[in-house]
Amino acid sequence: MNKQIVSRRTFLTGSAATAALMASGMVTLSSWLSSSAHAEGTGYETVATTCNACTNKCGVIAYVKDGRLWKLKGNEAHPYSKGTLCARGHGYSQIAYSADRLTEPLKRNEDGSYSAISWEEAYREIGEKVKAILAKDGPEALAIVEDPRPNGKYYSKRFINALGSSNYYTHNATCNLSLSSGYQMTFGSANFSADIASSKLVVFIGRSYGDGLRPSSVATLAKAVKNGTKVVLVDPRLNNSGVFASQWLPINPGTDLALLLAIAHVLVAEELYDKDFVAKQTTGFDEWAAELTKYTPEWAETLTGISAETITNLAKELGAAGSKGVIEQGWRGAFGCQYRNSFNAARAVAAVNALLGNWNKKGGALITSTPKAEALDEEKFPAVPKGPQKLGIAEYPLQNQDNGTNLIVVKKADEGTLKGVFFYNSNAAKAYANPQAWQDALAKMDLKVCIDVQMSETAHLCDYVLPECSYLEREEVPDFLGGKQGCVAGRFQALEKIHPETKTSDAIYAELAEACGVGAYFKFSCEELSRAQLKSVGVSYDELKEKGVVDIGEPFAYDKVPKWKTPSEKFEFVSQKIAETKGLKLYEPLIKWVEPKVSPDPGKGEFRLIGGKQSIHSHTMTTSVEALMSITREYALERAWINAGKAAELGIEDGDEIEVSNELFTGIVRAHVTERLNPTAIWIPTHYGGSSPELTQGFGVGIPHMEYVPFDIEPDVGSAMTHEALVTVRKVSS
Ligand SMILES: Nc1nc2c(c(=O)[nH]1)N[C@H]1C(S)=C(S)[C@@H](COP(=O)(O)OP(=O)(O)OC[C@H]3O[C@@H](n4cnc5c(=O)[nH]c(N)nc54)[C@H](O)[C@@H]3O)O[C@H]1N2
Ligand SMILES: Nc1nc2c(c(=O)[nH]1)N[C@H]1C(S)=C(S)[C@@H](COP(=O)(O)OP(=O)(O)OC[C@H]3O[C@@H](n4cnc5c(=O)[nH]c(N)nc54)[C@H](O)[C@@H]3O)O[C@H]1N2
Ligand code: SF4
Ligand SMILES: [Mo]
Repeated sequence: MNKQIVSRRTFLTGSAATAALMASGMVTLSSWLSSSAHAEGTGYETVATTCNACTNKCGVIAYVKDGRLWKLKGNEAHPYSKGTLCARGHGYSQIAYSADRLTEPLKRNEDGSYSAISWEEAYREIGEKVKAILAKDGPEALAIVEDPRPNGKYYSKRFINALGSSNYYTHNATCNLSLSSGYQMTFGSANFSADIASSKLVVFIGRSYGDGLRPSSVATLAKAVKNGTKVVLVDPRLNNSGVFASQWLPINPGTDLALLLAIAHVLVAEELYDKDFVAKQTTGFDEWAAELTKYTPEWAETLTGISAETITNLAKELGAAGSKGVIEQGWRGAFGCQYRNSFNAARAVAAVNALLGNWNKKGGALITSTPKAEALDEEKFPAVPKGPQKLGIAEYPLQNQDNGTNLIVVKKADEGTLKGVFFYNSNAAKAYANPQAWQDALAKMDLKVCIDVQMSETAHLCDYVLPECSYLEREEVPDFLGGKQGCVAGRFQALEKIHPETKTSDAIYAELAEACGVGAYFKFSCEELSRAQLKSVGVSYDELKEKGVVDIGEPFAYDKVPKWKTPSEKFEFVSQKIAETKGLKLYEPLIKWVEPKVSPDPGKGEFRLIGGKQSIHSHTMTTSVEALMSITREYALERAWINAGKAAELGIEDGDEIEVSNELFTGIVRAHVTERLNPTAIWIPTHYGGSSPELTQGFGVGIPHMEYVPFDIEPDVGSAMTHEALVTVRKVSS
């Protein structure tokens, strides 16, 4: 299936630096740096572009000679890389030359195998099926799911909207939907950023800069710690940010909300909160303060496993740090999407920061803005009419509506009302909820289309698989970024197309639109769109192409009263929107304790299955990369972590094979026996357990997290509750 035009061998001999790292994954840093240095100044063309190995999309300078990629460097000007790329950023560039890449459009046969099909045929057949669905079931029966990349944000949304549907969903229901929804409900924006560089005390709750990487965040944290910032980690597992921390609180997973409520209790009871801020900029304080009286540190101790004394001391330290103390914003680990109380945990994070009065203060919680393109010429870029309300909003009214909950696709397909779905840059059926639930739902649909670079598990469930060229072979629309300094980053083409039958996503969407009868909305090239968007914000396309990143607007100014985009235009300890929303199933206007959905019963040998990132992998997609998987193999990184005391009880020694099972799935994996884990949990790296045979590197290595997680949705909000799963463990062999 994968015609290999440039063999892996030729590529490796042709380029020593990034390729050497990519080939073995094990070159020494010094030999790699010296071969990299050798590449400087010897006639290489450099192209400023962006990485696609994770959501961060760091700025990259690609070194190219004779049409071959030589090496990558982090772009100094990009706020996320600041000159440094992580291992994934280097290793993932191998995708361009990977033997496992998709090279031509494919159509699924009755028996589940795939045959090549021409683009024209694929477009014609998809177009006919879309038109049939539109005629019979209407535009609401169509949806699109993606993990947004710059082109996706524009083209995926425009494509589904052009078909008359508003059913645009991102991956967020298994990333940070509860967090962004909870934040919107307290301070009116989807996120904030902790000003770590100037903080005295930072509390990380289920967020690890040392594992869930963004290079500049690690650098900022390291520098802050050197300058005296105290770091406390709240995590069932001592994660790899431990080197920066002076305290680790091995909390029982799913109980962070109790910890936060108890911290708030102490801050209020001991009058350690910012009274002026609370009086002037918040609503609902008195009501919440009354509720907080029951959440004593002693109450929280029984739930969290953290002593009342430790909780009280941490609260007092935060109170003493005042606006230079901060609970970091988190991302996925503890309250992004994991539990049946994640939405309230996110609200409680915001509320504790409000008690500290740290909003927009140096060392506190900053609400920064993101620049965006202004309205464009209507004739060239006609606005797409607004369709009916997005599916899922009625059922999950507290969700961040921009990105929606993709789990509604599973529900509505299962019910028979959703008939067609497109996936772009997304392994939804492996990664966004229980894979069997996705498989059963997709089997009921009339049309499934996947646009990818490799034969993902999701591609395996689709009728048509359309191959995009890799990120190094394409240009995309500008990526506008917020932060202390707003900016725009550009993805530009570093390599000529390697496989002639692959296409860029803008071309695929424009041609698909034409086949579906809505081509009129796509009569412009990607470059024309980029030029127009940039012009609207006063940035030159040529300057962006040269530098990769251009700043926009003024830097963030401290001490400005935030623009609270809530109904009351204040910070809301009691939510007005929740009070006004009818028919809620779980959450209330007050930030209250909510039990997680399940709790392990040690008497029955149960553990809670939790997971997290490893610094060398992204989600499921990089386990296809040879260089990165060779590191996994060398260090047996796929192992499941078990607490040493628990392992002794079960007769398990480090490196033993263990069976991890529940009612949904049973898998065998080696054990990593450690003191660094709360005894109620089993922790697994979430990248493994690949089940697509075409992805030869990752196939069958480790166990797949989502297979263990029952398909269920956080009430009112729509997240996947990915840590609400129990397992038992037994030794299989030494
Ligand atoms: N290497 C790497 N880096 C990445 C990514 C990647 O795939 N790989 N992806 C990027 C993306 S999209 C995201 S969302 C971020 C995610 O970034 P993070 O949210 O930092 O990532 P995780 O590793 O999922 O979770 C962090 C920690 O939460 C802990 N945790 C689990 N359950 C609980 C709990 O109940 N309470 C508490 N307090 N802690 C808990 C885990 O043990 C883990 O150490 O990473 C980004 N960066
Ligand atoms: N099991 C598991 N599930 C997870 C996570 C996890 O770590 N493990 N992480 C969660 C989080 S935090 C997030 S943000 C989401 C992430 O969700 P996804 O972004 O869907 O993550 P992946 O599972 O890595 O799948 C990415 C897909 O995009 C494809 N792809 C890569 N590059 C390109 C490209 O240039 N063009 C196109 N068209 N496709 C491309 C890959 O081949 C792969 O099939 O997953 C969530 N779910
Ligand atoms: S954090 Fe690493 S993988 Fe993600 S965009 Fe940056 S360099 Fe690429
Ligand atoms: Mo994520």
